[in-house]
Amino acid sequence: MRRLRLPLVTPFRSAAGTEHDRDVLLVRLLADDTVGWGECVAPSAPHYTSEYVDGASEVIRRFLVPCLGSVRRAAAPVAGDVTADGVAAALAPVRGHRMAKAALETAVLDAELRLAGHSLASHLGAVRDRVPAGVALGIAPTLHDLVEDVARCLDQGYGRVKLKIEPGWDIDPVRAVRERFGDRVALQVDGNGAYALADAQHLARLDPFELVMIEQPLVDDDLQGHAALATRLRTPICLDESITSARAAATAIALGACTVVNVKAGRVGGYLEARRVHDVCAAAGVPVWCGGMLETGVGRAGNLALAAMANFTLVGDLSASARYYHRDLTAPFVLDGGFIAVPAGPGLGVEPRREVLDELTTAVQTVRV
Ligand code: NPG
Repeated sequence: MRRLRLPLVTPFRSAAGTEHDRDVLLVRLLADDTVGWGECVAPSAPHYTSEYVDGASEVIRRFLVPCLGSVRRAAAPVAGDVTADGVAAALAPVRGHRMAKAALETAVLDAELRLAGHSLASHLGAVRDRVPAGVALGIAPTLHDLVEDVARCLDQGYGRVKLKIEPGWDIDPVRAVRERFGDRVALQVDGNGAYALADAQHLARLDPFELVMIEQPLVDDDLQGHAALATRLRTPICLDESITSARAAATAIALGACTVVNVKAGRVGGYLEARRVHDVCAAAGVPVWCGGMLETGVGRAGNLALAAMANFTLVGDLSASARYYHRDLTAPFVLDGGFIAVPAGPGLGVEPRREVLDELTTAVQTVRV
């Protein structure tokens, strides 16, 4: 387990707090001679969901790695004697902590796929080799700053922009962007649970701006509230924090709480559960898109593979590495005509650069299964 501190190009502010640096936890699994990597997306503080990076680190070391011993005994040997398919069941005695579990499962999956010579994209059933890039813009100091940032993003080739909103920063920024750029930009907003059902009338003022969606306006456990809000807005509702599993996605859809789903592997416990979320949504005719958590190249590689699946028909929070990091842990992902290439190499298809790792590492811990 390796902790690293990566300075962000600019601080990222949302209703869930401000990140100045990314405090990253990487898991490096060594199984015989095979290596696998996983990035834990838990932020530094528990403001987005209850998970945070120190807690994730503790739960991996103290509770999750010891659970992996049971896969070791039970599973058929593929990578060493641990297979990614068995990881979620082995970790099930620990409740929650999905971001921590996802990091561990991804490291096992990466090792297994590297050994087999298969890419994560092909393993998940990807249907494309590049995905359109989208950008998420944090709450800006002024409307002028925001509009300038949108202009730069459009110049760089991003075709879809998501604005972070909160009470006091919602209608005006959306209006400012629409007035300046018209329908040249596919626009959506993300409330990170900062609103109440009593704000329905206010949020309905977003309807005339033809947003692609409003994401997570209410708190994560208020599915009924989202369903009620959906009857009062024309703007489609997307859920993020509420969707903790494929079952949660099925429930939210059945209740009419959302018509779009944001899929984040970390939030649902790993890429294998993320694929199940994709499948549940596809079966219900609900389009999905890939969310982002300010990942380094390690996590970004996995997200690109996920977003290459068929029902990821909406543009995700998948930006070039340079949007967030001057220097990424892996070779940077770049925009090419508004698209980012899906890694094709074995496993995640990326290799963290030793000299960058060494320079940015703040702590290393070794745990044995
Ligand atoms: O492009 O990686 C990205 C950022 C996308 O807005 C984004 N992420 O609420 O979805 C979110 C938000 C986030 C970032 C949440 C960091 C938690 C931590």
